[in-house]
Amino acid sequence: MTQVKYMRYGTKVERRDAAFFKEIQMKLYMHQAACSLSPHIIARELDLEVEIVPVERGTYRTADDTDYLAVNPNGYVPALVLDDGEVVLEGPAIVQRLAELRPQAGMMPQDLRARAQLQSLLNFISTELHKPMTQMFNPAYAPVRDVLQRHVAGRLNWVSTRLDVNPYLMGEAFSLADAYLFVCLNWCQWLGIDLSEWPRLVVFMLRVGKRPGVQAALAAEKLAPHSGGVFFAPQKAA
Ligand SMILES: N[C@@H](CCC(=O)N[C@@H](CS)C(=O)NCC(=O)O)C(=O)O
Repeated sequence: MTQVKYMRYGTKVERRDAAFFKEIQMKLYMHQAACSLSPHIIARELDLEVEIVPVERGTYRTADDTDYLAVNPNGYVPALVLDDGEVVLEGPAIVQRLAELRPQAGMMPQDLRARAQLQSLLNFISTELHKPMTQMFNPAYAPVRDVLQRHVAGRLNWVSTRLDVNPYLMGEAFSLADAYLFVCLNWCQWLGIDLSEWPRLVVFMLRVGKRPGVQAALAAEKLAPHSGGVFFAPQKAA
């Protein structure tokens, strides 16, 4: 008899062949250096045991031999599958879910004002930086590339002011938003955005890149520092 299990997407439950789960533990589906690096960093910062599962672009096959479209029908990364089959999609939601798995680490603020600030920053990074930057990678957007670049530059002006006084976006402590910003800023190296126009963002990259949890995630994704440690790129094959 075929064994089946069920995956939970919020309140919706979907039936899946048990083979899908194999020996399930928490899994984070990712592409190297993509936005999935943000939850990867958070998992490492929180010392959570998460299996990092690469997804092949185009075929949607995963390194653990599942059809990624069965996990996220939209096909993009990241996706988090918890030990009990709960699926969490969308980077900003995933990092918050991870933070709540280790409440004692304090990365999900209990104070409602701080929580709103954090969610505001995550939303800002998602819509004002992440989205236009991924469009800049896409040749289909070449006709509006300059518009996108000007948009991103304007948003970098603003986010840089958040670091006028404090080392991190939320103040003294590293937050979920810092990991996300770090990942998006790392793409500047491939998008022709000269980050040196924002000296505070350069300092921010250096600061975040030195954190042990961040370094662990970068090493696991085989991303090596260059440009004095400001950026991280796939290691070249020897
Ligand atoms: N709204 C999604 C967007 C995720 C996204 O843009 N993922 C990119 C990598 S940064 C991706 O997987 N692109 C490949 C594709 O769309 O097939 C989120 O925030 O999680």
